[in-house]
Amino acid sequence: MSDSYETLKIEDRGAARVVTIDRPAALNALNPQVVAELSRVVEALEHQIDAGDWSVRGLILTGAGKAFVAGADIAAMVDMDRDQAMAFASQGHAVGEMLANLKVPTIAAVNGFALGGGCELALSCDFIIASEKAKFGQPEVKLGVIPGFGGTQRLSRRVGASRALELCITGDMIRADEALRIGLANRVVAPEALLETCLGIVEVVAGMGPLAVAEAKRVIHEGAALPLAAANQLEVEAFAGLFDSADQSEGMQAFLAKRPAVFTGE
Ligand code: CO8
Repeated sequence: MSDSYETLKIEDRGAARVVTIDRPAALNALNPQVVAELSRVVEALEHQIDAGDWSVRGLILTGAGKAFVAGADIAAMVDMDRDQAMAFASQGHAVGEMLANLKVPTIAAVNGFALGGGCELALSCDFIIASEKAKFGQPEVKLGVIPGFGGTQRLSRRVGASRALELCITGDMIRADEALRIGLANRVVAPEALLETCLGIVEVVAGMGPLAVAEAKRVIHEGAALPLAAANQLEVEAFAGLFDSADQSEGMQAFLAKRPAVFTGE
């Protein structure tokens, strides 16, 4: 599968699909090709799941070398005009939407610099697991621009408007421990434990009902944009809808019979 990607390495490990952005000489900066390939890899997984193949239960995104992603590629952006910038930012946002809509959890394994578009890519994932060496920031103001791949919105929704504003207008980089403290990262682990921790999370997810996991993700994301009463109604409908699934019956019967459940995603 990796053969068809020039900037990504793809590997299935257990129930995880591990996608490594692989342009270490440019600190994995996002140019239009990387963004297009990310879009293809997420779309391929989406199609696989829609065809009823639940063999992949989580997507892990990481970076080769010392960076996760050091931002959008400044060399690719320097001569862009307004229309090109609009197209590039829209292409980036489309990947963010696809990651949010994917029916399996997405995990950013942040191994190093996650700056600008790199921080935003991590924010598009459901969880951020950071190495102790990770550094996060939205340094776009230093370049005379602002985040264009969801940073102003996803960052403020994750850490609050005031903290997001501080990061976006000072351009300061923060370390992993600070990212954990403000709720940007879910966990901080030793560099050598980063991938194993993420694989472990996917293995835990792989023991759960796939439809239930997908619905929990969907309802939490969709509900975040709704007033509380409408969001609660979304939960009620999703909860009830799962009672049409074989997995609900299997999960509950297995519990009562004191045996492990065997979920099929049906
Ligand atoms: N774009 C292009 N090349 C980069 C980038 C980048 N964002 N970051 C690093 N590189 C390149 C460097 O130019 C250098 O190349 P070369 O070896 O050819 O000179 C190589 O990677 C290694 O980098 P450094 O020598 O600078 O490495 P250091 O360890 O000294 O410094 C830093 C690491 C601090 C990460 C530094 O490289 C840096 O500040 N990079 C830029 C960070 C930045 O400003 N990121 C934000 C970019 S703007 C953005 O992301 C906007 C997103 C909105 C649109 C997204 C649509 C998808």
